[in-house]
Formats: sequence, C-alpha cells, structure tokens
Amino acid sequence: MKKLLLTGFVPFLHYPINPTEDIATSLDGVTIGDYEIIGRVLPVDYMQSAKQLIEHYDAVRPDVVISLGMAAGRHQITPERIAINCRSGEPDNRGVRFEDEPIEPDGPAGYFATLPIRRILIALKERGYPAEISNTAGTYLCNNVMYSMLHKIALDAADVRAGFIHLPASHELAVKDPKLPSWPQQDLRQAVVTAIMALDGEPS
Ligand code: PCA
Repeated sequence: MKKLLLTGFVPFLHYPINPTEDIATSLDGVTIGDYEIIGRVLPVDYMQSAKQLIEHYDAVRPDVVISLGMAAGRHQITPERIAINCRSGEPDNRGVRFEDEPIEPDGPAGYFATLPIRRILIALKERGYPAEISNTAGTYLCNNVMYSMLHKIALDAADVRAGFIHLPASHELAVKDPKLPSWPQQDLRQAVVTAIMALDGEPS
C-alpha cells in the first residue's frame, strides 16, 4: 500500500473555522484507492508550518503529499499549478508577517506542482464539482508550505509527487460570514477524495 500525506490548516486571520482541518483529521487512517492516508494539521505559523510538514514527511516517507488550505472567497476547488519563492502579506497566527521576502534565499523562483493537476481537474468536473486550475497559491502560508515541500523534495531528488489544493469556505463558516461563497463540508471532503482517486488514472 502506498502512503499519502494529507495536510490541512488550523483556522487563521478572522476565520473561526478552517474546513481543511476536519478533512485532514477525518481522512487520517482511511484507505483511498491504493493509498493509506496520513492526515495531519499544520499551524498557521511561518516558523512552524513548513518545519512541521517536513517532519511529518520525514516520519511518514509518503509517495504523495497533498496539502490543503482554504481560499476564502474562491467559488471552486482549485488545484495549484505553482508555488513561488515569496512570502508577503497578512500576519500569521503569532503575529509574524513578511513583506516581499524570499522563502529560500538561494532557492529557485518557483516550483510547479508535481501532482497531475489536469487529471484531478477533469475528475472533479466529471463528479460534478466545480473546479479550475489556479495559477497562484498567493504569498501567505499555503504558498509557503507548498514551496517548502517541493524544495525539500527537489533537494533530496526524491521520487515523491507533491502539491496543493485550495478549497472554498464551508457553509459553517459562511453562516458566520455571509458574504463568503461556500460549499457543504461533505462535498469539500468528497472532492478531496475524488482528487486522490484521480492520482493514478490514465494520463490525460
Ligand atoms: N489558507 C491560507 C493559510 C491557511 C489556509 O487554510 C492560505 O491560503 O495561505
């Protein structure tokens, strides 16, 4: 059985719920297709999140890493195409913020996801889940985690596929913040399962 490290994040900024936290927790230990899922939750903390992700990676030795984050305001499931070597913007949960700083001063400008994002997109749409490929994961913690994981895999020359999927808010969150586009939590979770099932399909 192959191993898939699946991460979510705790709530951040003014959002009291992060739907990715429950997805990572509830899928921990579950088998999806050929993969045993190891679900872990990351802090929204510049000093800790990538460090903890890499510790999980070293402990689990997964075949695939999928990190999840919430992109409040997005309407669709958005597999990310690329992570960039930049952190800039809002403060993290400990009040740390960066402006126009590299994540890795000697690292490349960016890394493309090595997940089959086109195949994931097609599978999501076939199952009736609105989705599109995103060309920016932002410059906050999600991009930071995606970049750091792909950088580590590149340095190790490891045969591990990795990438990031941003999810919209859940209805539970939209009840508290009515302007947010939202999805049922169950659909968000099932969309993640669909993405995992698509990992090893026919190339498209
Ligand atoms: N979304 C944020 C960080 C944590 C999360 O779930 C982001 O898009 O960077």
